[in-house]
Amino acid sequence: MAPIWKSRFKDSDATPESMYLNRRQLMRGAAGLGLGSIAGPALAAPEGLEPNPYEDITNYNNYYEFGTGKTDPAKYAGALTTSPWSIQIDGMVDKPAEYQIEDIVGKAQIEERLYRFRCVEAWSMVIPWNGFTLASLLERVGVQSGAKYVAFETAMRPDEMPGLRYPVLDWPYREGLRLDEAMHPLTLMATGIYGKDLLGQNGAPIRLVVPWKYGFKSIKSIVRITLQEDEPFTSWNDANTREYGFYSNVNPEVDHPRWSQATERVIGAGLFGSRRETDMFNGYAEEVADLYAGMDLKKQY
Ligand SMILES: Nc1nc2c(c(=O)[nH]1)N[C@H]1C(S)=C(S)[C@@H](COP(=O)(O)O)O[C@H]1N2
Ligand SMILES: [Mo]
Repeated sequence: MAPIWKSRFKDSDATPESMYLNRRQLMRGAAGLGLGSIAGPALAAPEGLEPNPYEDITNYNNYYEFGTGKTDPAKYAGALTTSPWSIQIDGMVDKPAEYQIEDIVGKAQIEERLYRFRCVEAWSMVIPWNGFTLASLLERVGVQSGAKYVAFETAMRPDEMPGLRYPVLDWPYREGLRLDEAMHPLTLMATGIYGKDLLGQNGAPIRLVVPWKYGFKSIKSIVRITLQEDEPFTSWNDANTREYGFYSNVNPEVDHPRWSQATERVIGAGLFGSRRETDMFNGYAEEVADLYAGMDLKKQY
């Protein structure tokens, strides 16, 4: 029997895109009736946001543990052993433990979220994720008062991850969020794309997705989550503080020291590609701008 977190869509006759688009039509038709959703309120796809084909999403990746080339993850990340998998949740929580992924995902409400995903390298894609809110997981383990940040860690498997031989980053890959960012309803723990389980290259079996921040904040293949008082160490900030800040909110007005962030290349959009203007907070300003009220986003980039 398939593990409990395996997706329900295993119809090998149909492409993930065609299944997804059919389901979207179904959902539009069944609006308000609660039909056609995976396990609860499916988030309606915002008009105009068309998902990239599965091909793009699974063949143009950043996952430096498997190499720095865009096709390295698709080539090598299949070797990652994703079962058994557990996440150590520790620090300032009521129920610290090594949680098995079946336990975490089995109790979660899996939703579908269509998000624009913006890399700091000034390209973007639109990805239909399946996952659950990080808030629901944190509520379950009980965040203690005094916790202000959440730290995340990726698996470190030298035998399976050829990229770990190169000191590009201080491994393991680590990321972090402020607690209010982590608790925001847009912040997702993703387990699938197009209704299929995540492939290795996309961060199987479970990864973070923070749609208003540059892609590198969305850490893959998570094995540890720690609640703490101090701002977490993050691998990219450590590698180059000036280029990669702790916040890394998508902001067209704050350029990367080596390139503009005002526009982005849309992956897969025709032979010559197409460009679009980058939106403040990647288009999620209405939902998240309040989190940064009073902050100088040029200084706290
Ligand atoms: N562990 C780990 N997580 C990671 C990365 C990485 O190299 N290692 N790359 C980040 C970057 S820069 C981006 S843009 C996204 C890419 O996610 P995708 O390949 O699923 O589109 O993953 C992020 N998460
Ligand atoms: Mo990225």
